[in-house]
Amino acid sequence: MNKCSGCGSLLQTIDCKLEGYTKSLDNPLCERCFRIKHYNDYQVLIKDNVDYIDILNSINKTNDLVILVVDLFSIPAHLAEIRNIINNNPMLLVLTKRDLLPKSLYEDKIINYFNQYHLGVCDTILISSNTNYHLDELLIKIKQYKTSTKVYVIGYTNAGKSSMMNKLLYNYTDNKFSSITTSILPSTTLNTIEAIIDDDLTLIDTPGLLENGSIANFISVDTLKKITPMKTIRPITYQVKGHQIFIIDEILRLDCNSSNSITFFLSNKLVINRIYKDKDNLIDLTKHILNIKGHQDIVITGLGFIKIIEACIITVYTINGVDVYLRDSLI
Ligand SMILES: Nc1nc2c(ncn2[C@@H]2O[C@H](COP(=O)(O)OP(=O)(O)OP(=O)(O)O)[C@@H](O)[C@H]2O)c(=O)[nH]1
Ligand SMILES: [Mg+2]
Repeated sequence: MNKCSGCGSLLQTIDCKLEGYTKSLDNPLCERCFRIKHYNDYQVLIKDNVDYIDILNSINKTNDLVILVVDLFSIPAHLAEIRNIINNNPMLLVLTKRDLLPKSLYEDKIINYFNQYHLGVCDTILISSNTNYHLDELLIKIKQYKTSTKVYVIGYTNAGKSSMMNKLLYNYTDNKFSSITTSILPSTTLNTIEAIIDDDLTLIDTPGLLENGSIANFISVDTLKKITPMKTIRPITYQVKGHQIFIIDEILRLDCNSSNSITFFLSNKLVINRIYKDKDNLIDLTKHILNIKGHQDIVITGLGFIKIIEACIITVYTINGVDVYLRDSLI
């Protein structure tokens, strides 16, 4: 059976509500990929990780190199879990979307930050598929560490795996026309997709694992467009004195009670409102009381992070089901 060249699903003409639907099996793309590519029209698919674990298990039976792609702006809360499934293969860690974070950051500090996940990687590289940052270096590393002609590209959904594959294909092959479908929605790639770079190297894209605690699972496509940064984030710092409240759209509220310096790393399309008098805005969202040691980030999974300098207690309200966690400051 033919596969859709955009998402890897098996093409079918029977049920337009199921993945892989196309009017004619001669089409290279399923209807969903066609609409994403030509009309920017996204159709949300409800998927489950069980659909993807088999693919990862079969990769684990090989000795092939895997590239673990991680979105630097939105590091998954449970990143190490993927290493429990892929525990056999040599792994190259690729930290992507470098263009979203300020130019001035120390890349060595970021690379060291990932030591805490004990991923046992052979190497780490920061890249940006959007700006071609470090892609030449990435290809050199892939060729250096690969153990056969096959290299698998794995990670969580929306990490930027397919975008990276497209850029490698575009930059380093004569294939300028076919491209894997990419989108801001979770679960864009639905099955494995092979991309031949040369006789000695075939990259294999895979569907990303879902992050159950990501805010992307709980909001409309329009809100997702708003919270997804498209260019370098301009961090916004507030000097807080006494009781102050920050309200960010209908999705986030932060209550601070002591002097502090607070820096928001969020999409600049979001408006941050600071208020000084207690109001009952957004208190029906889920409440998280955070005991901060100082020099930590509050991570709102899928939305961004907030750097806090001084030790304090901050109360965060956000959508029910979204993972909120603390980490040592990334930047
Ligand atoms: N700013 C920026 N955005 C990127 C970069 N790479 C990917 N993106 C964006 O991230 C979103 C997800 O990219 P995809 O390539 O579809 O992610 P994926 O990992 O293949 O996702 P699944 O197929 O769902 O597993 C898209 O909106 C891309 O445009 C990058 O280097 N910089
Ligand atoms: Mg993909």
